[in-house]
Amino acid sequence: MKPAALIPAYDIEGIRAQFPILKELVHGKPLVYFDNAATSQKPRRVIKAESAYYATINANVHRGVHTLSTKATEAQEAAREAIRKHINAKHAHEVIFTSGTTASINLAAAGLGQLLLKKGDEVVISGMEHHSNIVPWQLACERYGATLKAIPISDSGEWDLSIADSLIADSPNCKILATSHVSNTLGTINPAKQLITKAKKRGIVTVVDGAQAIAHLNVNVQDLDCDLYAFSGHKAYGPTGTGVLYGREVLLERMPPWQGGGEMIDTVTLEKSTWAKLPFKFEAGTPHIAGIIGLGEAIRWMEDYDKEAMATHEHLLLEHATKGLLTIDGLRIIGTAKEKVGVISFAIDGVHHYDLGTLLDQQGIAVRTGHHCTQPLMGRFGVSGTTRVSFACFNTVEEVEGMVAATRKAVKMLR
Ligand code: 7TS
Repeated sequence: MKPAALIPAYDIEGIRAQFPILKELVHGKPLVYFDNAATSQKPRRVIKAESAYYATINANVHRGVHTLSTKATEAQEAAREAIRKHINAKHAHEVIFTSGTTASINLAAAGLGQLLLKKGDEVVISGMEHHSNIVPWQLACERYGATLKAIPISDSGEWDLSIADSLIADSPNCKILATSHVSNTLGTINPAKQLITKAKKRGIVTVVDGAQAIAHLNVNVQDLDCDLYAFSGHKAYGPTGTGVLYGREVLLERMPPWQGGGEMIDTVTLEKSTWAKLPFKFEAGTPHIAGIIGLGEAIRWMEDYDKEAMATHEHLLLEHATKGLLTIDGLRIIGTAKEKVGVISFAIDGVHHYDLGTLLDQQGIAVRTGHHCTQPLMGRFGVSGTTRVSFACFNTVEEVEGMVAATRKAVKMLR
C-alpha cells in the first residue's frame, strides 16, 4: 500500500526511497524508525559521499601538496561552506568541526570557562537540558568557583520565563547563558531568540545547544544573535562522529584553544606555541574527513528539498500521533508545549517504558526508552523514564497509526 501524503506536494515515497535502511526487516516486520532524536537515518547520497571519499580521494587535509590531499581539502572545505550557508554564519571560519554536540559544548565550556569565569560568577542553563549541556558547565563552574543555575520548567515543559528573566537580568554575576534550542525529551521549541536578546543587553555570552533543532528548524545564527551554536551531524541525516561549533568571529578569536596538537598551531618551539588562524585553532589533529564530507552532502540533501514542507509533514505526524496516543487509557504525554517538533515522550500507568519498548521492537518499531540523558527533567516530572517517539521527514501516517495500535495492544498485555 502506498503511504498517504499528508500534504499534496510532499513526495513521501520519493523521500523514503532514498533511505536504504527503510527496506530492512526487524523481527520479520518492516522497520518503523521512530528514534530520530537519538540519531537520524542516512539517505543514499550521504552514504555514497562518505564511501566515495575513501574510494577515490582518501588523503589527509591541509597537509600535502599532492593531488589527493588537495581534493580531500577542497571537499572538506566545501562542506564547511555548505554548513555556513545553511546556518547563515557570516564567515566559513566561524564553523568549527567537532565530533558532535558533546564535543562542541565541552569545547565551549572549557574555552569560555578559562576566558570568563571567576569565583562568584554564574552560568545559567535550563532544567530541560541534555546531560551534554549540564555536565561540561558543572566541570567549568567547579574549576573556576562559579555557580550553575537553572531556569525552572513549567508543567507544560516550557521555560518559566519570569524566573529566566530574573536569573539573567537581575544578576550582575551571570556570565554565560547555555540553553537548548529544542528539547530532546519534550520536543519543546524554546524561545531562544527572546532570551538571547535579554542576555545580550547584560553582556552575557550565549551558547545554544542546537542538537535537536538542526534537522527540523531553519537555524539562522545571525538572526538568533547567539555567540556559539552547537550541533551534531548525525541527527541531521549526516554521519556519526561529526558535529559543529559555530562561533562568532570576535569571540572565537578571544577564546583559548581546547585541544593541542597538529594543525592548530602557527609556530611551536619547545618553550611556547602560537595558534593557527580560525577555524584551525580549534581543530587539532586529523578530522573525520569522510564524515565531514558526508555531513556536507546531508546539508545539501536537505536543501534540495522544501524544508518548510518537511517541517509541516513532521508537524502533522506529531498532531496525529498525539491524538492517537491520548486515546490510550492511563497514558500521559510529558511535554505539551504549544511549539514542538515531532517528539513525544509519554508514561503509562502500570506499564514500564522498558517493557513497552521491548514489545514495540518485536513489531519492528524502534522507539527510545529511559531518561534520554535528561535526569533532572525526569525528576521534575516525577518519572524515572519515558517512552519517546521522534519523527523524521520519511515517517508516514500509517507508521504512526501502527505504533498507536501496537502500544494499545502492548498495554493490554503488560497490565
Ligand atoms: N544535546 C541534545 C539536546 C541532544 O539531544 C543530544 C543527544 C546531545 C546534546 C548530545 O549529542 P551527541 O551527538 O554529542 O551525542 N541526544 C540524544 C537523544 O535524545 N537520544 O540519544 C541521544
